[in-house]
Amino acid sequence: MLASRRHRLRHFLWHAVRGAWNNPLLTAEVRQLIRNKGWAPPNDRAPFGADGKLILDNFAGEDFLYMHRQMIREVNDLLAQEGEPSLDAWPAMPRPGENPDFAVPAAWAYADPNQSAADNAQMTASLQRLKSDAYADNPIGIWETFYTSPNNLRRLSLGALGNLLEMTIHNSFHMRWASQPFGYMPSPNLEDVNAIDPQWDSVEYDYLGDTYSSHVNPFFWYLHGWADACIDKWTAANGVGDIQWTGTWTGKLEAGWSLGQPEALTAKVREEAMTGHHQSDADLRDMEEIVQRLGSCKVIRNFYDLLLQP
Ligand SMILES: [Cu+2]
Repeated sequence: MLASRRHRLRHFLWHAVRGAWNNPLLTAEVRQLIRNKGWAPPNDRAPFGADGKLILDNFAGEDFLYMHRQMIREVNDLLAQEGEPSLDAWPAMPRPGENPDFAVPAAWAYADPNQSAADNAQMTASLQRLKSDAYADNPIGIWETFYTSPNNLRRLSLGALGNLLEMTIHNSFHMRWASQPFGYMPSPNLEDVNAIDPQWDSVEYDYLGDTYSSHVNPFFWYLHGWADACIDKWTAANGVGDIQWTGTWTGKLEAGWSLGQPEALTAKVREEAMTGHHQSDADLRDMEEIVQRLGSCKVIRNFYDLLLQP
């Protein structure tokens, strides 16, 4: 279900649209096309401003927490239907040597044919640093202490917490626990990418460094379980009962998907997976077109792009 093209596009686009929304490179025409297709974030709510700075008071960070909470709920609903136990979460970030099941996968040398040699070298160096034992203490341990302190949680709105979590510990996590993928899906920012090749829909493509595949990887759910528990730590620290969510954007979803009733979609997704071909329905075509148009503006930023930032 998670490896289906539909679910991959949905997760990829949710991150890509909001990440690009205030980017000056995104043209008015493409913005309007995304609006027309129902994929614009409500109230233009995005984590970054046009200057690239984080916006901590617009509830975009709530969207991040809310959407991933929905994803967890959907998977747990499906697991319950199958008589399987619910997803597990990490109660704390795994420490080096602590649990072999959660060992950090080995670093590798980047040899992405879509990147220059210099960029591959820089990505390799960044990856080694992110995967080092020292990185577990600084910054991960420092971040973890900061985000789980009730005193700090009392000084942050839920949206500020979500935005900061996403852009610090969460993003680093994705590359730290990534394994070398069997290949590198070309970024849609590259001019010659018109559609995502179906080879990247293979269940083996579970690269944590790409929003198209990260949610297919089991580590994704351990981490997002940890992040989800931060919501509960925040409500406890602030004495909040029921959260009055403002940021509840989950992208453009089929009826039922966001209402705790995933049966209809999972049936569709299962059928696709079993027949091995993709139905040409309008939602899929819309998502593919938006990916391509965002790429033409070169505004898609993925986890692996972080490796190019010093
Ligand atoms: Cu995500």
